Amino acid sequence: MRRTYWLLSILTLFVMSLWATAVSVQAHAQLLESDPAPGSTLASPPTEIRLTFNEPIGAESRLSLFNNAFYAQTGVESFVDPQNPNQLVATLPPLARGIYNVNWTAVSADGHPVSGSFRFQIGEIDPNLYDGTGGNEWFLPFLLGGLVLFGTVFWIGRKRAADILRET
Ligand SMILES: [Cu+2]
Repeated sequence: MRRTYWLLSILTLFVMSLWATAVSVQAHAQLLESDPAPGSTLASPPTEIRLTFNEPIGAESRLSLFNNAFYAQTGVESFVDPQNPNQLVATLPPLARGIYNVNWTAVSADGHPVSGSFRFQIGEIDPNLYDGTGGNEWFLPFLLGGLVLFGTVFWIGRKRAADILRET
């Protein structure tokens, strides 16, 4: 019987480590830093926008810029920095004074996109400018995937435990 308990403990640890690995694989890219900073007011127009994530992001990652009337700014080219795959860069045309909205979508290592938006301003201070940071995660697929994985791992664990009990 002591041997059975020992085997079950090992099995539990194994299942828990599998679960931990699965969870870490599903972690999504997070925005760590941006230049210009969200909600900032710049004295002169920036020549680029640079977003830094916590992990390398996919080549399909994009950034777009809208003015305060929600017109897309033309001449903005976004790409993942070949020197630093954690960074999404956009080169900018000469920008006029005003408020700009940055919308970004970054593709995580597991292929899932995360997105977010923020504003910055060029020129005089607008009291309505807010720090619109934050991203929307795709929670539902994550939750469903997690449940299916947990169910499978639990089922395999039980099946193996039953086999071990039968053998001893
Ligand atoms: Cu994901």
